[in-house]
Order: sequence, then C-alpha cells, then structure tokens
Amino acid sequence: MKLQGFLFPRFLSLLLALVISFTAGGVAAQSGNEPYRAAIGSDGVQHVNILAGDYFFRPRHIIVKVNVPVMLVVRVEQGVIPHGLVLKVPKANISIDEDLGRESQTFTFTPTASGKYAFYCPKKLLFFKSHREHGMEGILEIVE
Ligand SMILES: [Cu+2]
Repeated sequence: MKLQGFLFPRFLSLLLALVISFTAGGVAAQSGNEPYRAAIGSDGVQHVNILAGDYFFRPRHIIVKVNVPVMLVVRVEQGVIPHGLVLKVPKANISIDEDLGRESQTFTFTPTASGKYAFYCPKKLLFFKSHREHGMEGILEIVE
C-alpha cells in the first residue's frame, strides 16, 4: 500500500511531463510563423519557395528587398481542393492572379516600392467561407 501510494503520483507526473512536451513540440512545429527573409542568390535573384495547402501558405510572412528581382516558386501540397494565388500591388509593379497546380509555378517580378502587402488564395466554394477567410493568406514585406 505504501509503495503504491509512492509510485502512482510519480507515474502520473511522468505521464504529464510527456504529454506537455509532446504538445509543446507539436505547437512549435506547426507555427512556423517566423518571417522568411529571402537571401539574394549568386544570380542576383531573391529565391522564395512557397508551399500552399488547405488552407495555408508557408512561409506566410516573406521579406524581400526592394528593387531586386524576386522569383517565387509556388507548389500545392497534395489534396483535391483547388487553390490560387493573388498578389497585386500596382505601385510596386507586382501583378499575380493565377490558379495553382501540383506542378511548381514560377512568378518573377522586381518590387519597386517598399511596404507590407497581402497575398491570398481567392478560391471560394458556393456560400462557404473563402479560403482567405480560412487563413489562406500571407504578407509580402518589401524593405529598403
Ligand atoms: Cu485556396
């Protein structure tokens, strides 16, 4: 009896510690919300790979330099729901409005104005919420 009373709380606290560490690990792995700062490659281009899925863009906060060419390579994760990409910033000379597919798609532009601009998926099924409302949007931050 005495032994049982000693072991049981220990077992519980061990279980609790395991659960907490798993949960914390899961949250850290899922968030991925740190901004992605594009590096300028040896070709003088800022390369950015974006993964799209139901309903997210990863990374969702992208930082690029103004007046340096940007190449976005966008791929859709496996799934049956169609997605698209809209990134329209006339004052920065960016105009993207395309459906996305399983094959990687490449978009190139040279941003000409700094600022923070939204990109998003424009898809929407009937009366349901749009993918953007489901969280399928991100920020392109153009810095000096
Ligand atoms: Cu979508």
